[in-house]
Amino acid sequence: MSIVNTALYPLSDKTRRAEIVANAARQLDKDGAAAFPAFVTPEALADMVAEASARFDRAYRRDQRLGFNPQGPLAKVADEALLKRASPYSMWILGSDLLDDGGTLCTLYRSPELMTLAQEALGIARLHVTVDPLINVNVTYMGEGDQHGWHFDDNDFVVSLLLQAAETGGAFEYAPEVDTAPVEDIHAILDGNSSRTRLQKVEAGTLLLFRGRKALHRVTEVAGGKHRIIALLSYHTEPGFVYADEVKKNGLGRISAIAA
Ligand SMILES: O=C(O)CCC(=O)C(=O)O
Ligand SMILES: [Fe+2]
Repeated sequence: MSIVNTALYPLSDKTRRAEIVANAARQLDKDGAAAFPAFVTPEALADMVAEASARFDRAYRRDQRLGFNPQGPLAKVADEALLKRASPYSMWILGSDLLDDGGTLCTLYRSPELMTLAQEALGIARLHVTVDPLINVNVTYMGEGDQHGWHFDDNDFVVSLLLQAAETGGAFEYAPEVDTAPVEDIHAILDGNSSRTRLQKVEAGTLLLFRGRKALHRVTEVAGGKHRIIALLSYHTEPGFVYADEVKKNGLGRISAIAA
């Protein structure tokens, strides 16, 4: 059974594949993001939701107020007033050690089909899976009132797959190419008062490639009874990548794997 929806994404057909890659590269160039709606089959999506939900009781609860992690030229010009600005990070996170290594989600993560697509669309010679036992595939859940505040990522890019959308809210909002923006523009974005921001349409099953180090982004507050569930897939340009203990402690509340 194929995990990727080959009717929409016939990646083994050379011509169609080149079109899909070119289209994604264009979107990334223009917006810093490329979306692949209905990237996985409904059956694969249902498997992934089941795999993640089975371990939900072991998820780490994150409830913090954090700064926006300025990058690039912005990090040099940010003044005290800007650096003081923080927003809520409230969500549940599953470490990759809790996911079934032979399951559908981890199989997709390691699949040459997906890795080659991401590689070509992002214009990277070779991507490698992260070998960190805690952070390679992670699943984030957000319930009523949860949100993921404004920030830049430390990673150049992220690959995400929305497993389940919230009833209301839980929207992905971002302002591309603002690592070079003036300080006033950043204040305006954080105030919710900027024409530089946009909403990315993402539905369950949408794969998103996103340049998070150049874009200020957030997930808006979730409402309603349904969790927003998203898988975040980490790849690196060098083999053997492991995250710093501090990153693990902050994101997962622990630095070593939980015995199954
Ligand atoms: O949940 C999302 O859509 C984005 C998450 C995110 O920005 C991050 O983990 O850095
Ligand atoms: Fe992010």
